[in-house]
Order: sequence, then C-alpha cells, then structure tokens
Amino acid sequence: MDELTDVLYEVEDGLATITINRPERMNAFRARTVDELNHCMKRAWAGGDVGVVCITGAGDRAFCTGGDQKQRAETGDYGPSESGLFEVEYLHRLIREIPKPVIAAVNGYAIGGGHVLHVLCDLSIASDNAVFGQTGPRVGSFDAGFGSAYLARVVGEKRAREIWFLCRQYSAETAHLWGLVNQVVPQGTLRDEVRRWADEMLALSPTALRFLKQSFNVDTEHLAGVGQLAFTGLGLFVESEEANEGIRAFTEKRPPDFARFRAGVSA
Ligand code: S0N
Repeated sequence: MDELTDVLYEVEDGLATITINRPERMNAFRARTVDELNHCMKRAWAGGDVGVVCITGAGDRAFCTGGDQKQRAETGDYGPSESGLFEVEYLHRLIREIPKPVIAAVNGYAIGGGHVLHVLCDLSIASDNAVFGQTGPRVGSFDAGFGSAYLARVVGEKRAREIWFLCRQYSAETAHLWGLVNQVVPQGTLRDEVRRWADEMLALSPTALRFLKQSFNVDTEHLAGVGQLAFTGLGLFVESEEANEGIRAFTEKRPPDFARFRAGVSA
C-alpha cells in the first residue's frame, strides 16, 4: 500500500495507534478504509516495536459509524478495494488474531459496523460523550456473526437482542453498566487513559499476553464459521429491495417503511 488516505498510523513507545480519519463521514468506512485498517493491523502485528494496538476515530464526534452509507447509496457497494473484495470480515479476524492486546478508544459514536469493531477489541475505553448502538435492521444490513453472537457473550443474550432488535442508542454510562466497555473517562482525557492502560500491559510478558489472548479466543472461535455464513447471507440480502429501502430511507433522511416485506416469509 503506497499511501494512507483514510487511516492514520503512528507508533509511540510500544503503542500503535490506528485512527480512522474520515470525520466528514463520521469515520464511516468504505472498502479502501478497510484495506488500510487491515494493512495497519498487519504492520502492528509484525512490528517488534509494538506491544499494544489502539483503534480510534479522528475528531471528537465519532469512533466509527460503520459502513459508509452515502457511498453505498451512490455506487451500491463500498467502493473500490485493492483485491476487489470488501474485506471487513478479514478485519474482524485480524482484530481477534493479532497476538497483542487491542484497545478501542471510543471517542464518540460507535454505531453499526463501527460498534462491532469496538466489541471485537480486547478492551474498550470510552469518553463520556460516546454513544453505542446497532442500526442494521433500520438501514438494511446485519452482522449475524461475531457482531451479534460475540456481543451476546459480552453483555448477555437479553441485552444483545435488545441492542439489535430495537436499534437504540446507549450512553457511555449504560455501556459501562452493561460491561460493554471497561472504563469511561471525561472527554479530552481518553488518549492519556489509553496510554496508561497500554503502559501497564507493555510492562508485562508479551508471550504470556499472547497465550492469554489466544486462550480467550478459543471459546468463541467457532463463531468465525458462523460469520462466514452470515456474510454470505448479508451479501445476498444487501441486493434485495428490502435492504434498499433501508439505505434509501437513510439518505433521504426519513423513517424506512418495511411493512410490505413482512408477508410471505417462510417458517
Ligand atoms: C451516527 C448517527 C447516529 C449520528 O446522528 P446525528 O448526530 O444526528 O448526525 P447525522 O446528521 O446523522 O450525521 C452527520 C453526517 O454524517 C453522515 N454520516 C453519519 N453516519 C454515516 C455513515 N455510516 N455513512 C455515511 N455518512 C454518514 C450523515 O449522513 C451526515 O451527513 P450530512 O451532514 O451530509 O447529512 C447517524 O448519522 C447514523 O445513524 N448514521 C448511520 C449509521 C449506520 O447505519 N451505519 C451503517 C450500519 N451498517 C454497517 O455498518 C454494516 C456494513 C457492513 O459491515 C457490511 C459488511 C459486509 C457486507 C455488506 C455490509 C453492508 O451493510 O452492506
């Protein structure tokens, strides 16, 4: 990858910070953004100077608001990528598989596919203005893999179903109460707090941390297969008139009308 346009990458004293840098789109990702995130994750994986990775968003409004819905409305996809694939499922794999702790520094909206990214990180630290939620059933998408099943491991079945079935938004305080984030700090101190957590981990044995991360992952590894099935299903669903109603409604700034899609669903 010659140059980064959508993502910033910096390493300082053992901590690699990967910043989604599309504040004009609330740090929503397009295919190129995902390519760059994957590239940076691999750089951090390979870097002997990196012991901890932080993912965050540029500006003070959004961590990441998921797939770029304007791009999707314009071209019907998430735009060009290096391979021709939209590699967001691979990004999920990298966050789980990189053998170093990954911290989500949630500095604003963590919505849709952006919410899934923070859920998959090993630790989440949020500023007190952060807002959490899923929107898929409103905008014509879903994550029936890690984004729902692993979320249920984190917050429990009832709360995970509430998050996906109602598409509400939740405050940082509620996220903390539900165990969705490890800590909430005042806006403006997030970076310092992440530094503190990173320094504590950087003082520990990297090999022990690697084994521990892989050990935590084993219990939910079967969800990778579920995720593959889910993304195949999503690929078909996003082509449908039902999904298109969701995306059209978002760009037209109106509530979606899904009533006509209720009939005729087989058991
Ligand atoms: C974040 C929200 C709640 C903020 O609301 P608020 O504060 O009222 O601000 P807005 O005026 O709504 O937003 C400010 C400007 O930012 C733009 N914007 C916001 N989010 C996005 C976005 N995701 N993409 C593009 N632009 C975005 C607004 O349009 C607005 O621009 P202007 O000023 O020009 O009007 C609120 O904005 C919100 O709900 N955003 C949408 C969140 C969302 O639905 N995200 C997508 C959810 N789905 C996914 O992430 C799944 C994608 C995926 O992973 C996938 C994977 C594989 C295969 C297919 C898919 C697939 O889904 O197709």
